[in-house]
Amino acid sequence: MKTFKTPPIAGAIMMALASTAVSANPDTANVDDAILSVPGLMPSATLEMTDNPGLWFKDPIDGDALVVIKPGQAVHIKMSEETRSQHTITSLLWPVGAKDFPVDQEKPSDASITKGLDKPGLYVFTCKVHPYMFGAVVVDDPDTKGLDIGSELELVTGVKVPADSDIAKKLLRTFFVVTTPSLWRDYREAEWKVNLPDIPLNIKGQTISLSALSMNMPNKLQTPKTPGVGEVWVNTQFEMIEGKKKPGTATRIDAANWKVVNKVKGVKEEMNHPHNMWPDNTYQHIYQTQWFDKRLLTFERASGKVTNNIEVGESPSHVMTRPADDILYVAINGGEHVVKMTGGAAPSAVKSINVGPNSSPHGHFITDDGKYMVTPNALSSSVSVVDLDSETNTIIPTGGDSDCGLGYA
Ligand SMILES: [Cu+2]
Repeated sequence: MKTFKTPPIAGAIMMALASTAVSANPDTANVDDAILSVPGLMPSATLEMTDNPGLWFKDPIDGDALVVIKPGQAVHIKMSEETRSQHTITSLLWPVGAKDFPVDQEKPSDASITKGLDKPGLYVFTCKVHPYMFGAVVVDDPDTKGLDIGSELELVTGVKVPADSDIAKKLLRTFFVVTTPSLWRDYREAEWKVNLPDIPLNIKGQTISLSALSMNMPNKLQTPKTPGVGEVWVNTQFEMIEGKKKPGTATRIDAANWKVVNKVKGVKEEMNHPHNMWPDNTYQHIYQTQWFDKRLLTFERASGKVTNNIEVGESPSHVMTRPADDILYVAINGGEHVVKMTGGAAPSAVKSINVGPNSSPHGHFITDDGKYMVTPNALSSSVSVVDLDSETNTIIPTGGDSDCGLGYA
């Protein structure tokens, strides 16, 4: 896995700052697959969406999640061969007053965008379905000292914050930590050290070094004093395994001593961001959703042997059984429905239950009497209550920000 390390980041940014003419690649200016794009606009930088932890938006030139352009230049944000799921390209924060902002794609798709950016400052993008995906563009005015972050930043929540505020600085540090796996917290170490490179930033006219946002924190991880009962299965969603291109494993923990017992690695099946698991009534099989993919994986709990790996729909997020009959329900987070399936070693689809337009159901739950299923709908600020006998549903608006509302039942 390519991760960005301190020197390359600094090098790439300084190179971009020093460059007077960033070459445009005509291949990346294909307007056929572009929405929100101006025909003929030639991008000066590209961010490709991938399945690589931390580098979900990746500059194909240096592998970083941040690109630097000049005012008036354009960025191309595109899907790539390196992702198996559909995404949205959506603004998370941008300089207050930026023209034609925020950018948002209503539904997940394979569509790319080419966007011209005039106002100097920091622009962060995310995906509404997988909201930990971050990529950034800095529009840097070459006549000012340091990399332009801006004076005031607008967040997708509607809040505006001064770029020199604590919250803005925390967001900046969070961006660098999230997009740099080598900076992620590792509890095997005594201390969590976030050492950021010495890159001059221009924040509200003041020059400060990115390294000023470095921090240290002790790692205190304590084993629970009380033993648990049975097993805990964890979706180790970003774990990279030798011989496997996509991230993710399933990890079994013995609750009696809180120790890892084993891992189901899904090497041949290419588990990809496994997100949620559920067992059948007899605990023989475990079903697992592959969130950055289209598949539901089934494996034997005792042996870890994979018995099935079937396509169910775009970005399946959660899976749960109906207690009485062990029927499976899989939320299709990249779509508008829940797939009903037979259980066992080799689940197969019975039907698709629509839960509402542009709903993007995420973490559903089924009542213990098996009568109802509730789906929190990530993109439509609502929950759907499905009567599982009649398979009819009632949509209840919940309010909140429909752009980024993620619900977990
Ligand atoms: Cu996504």
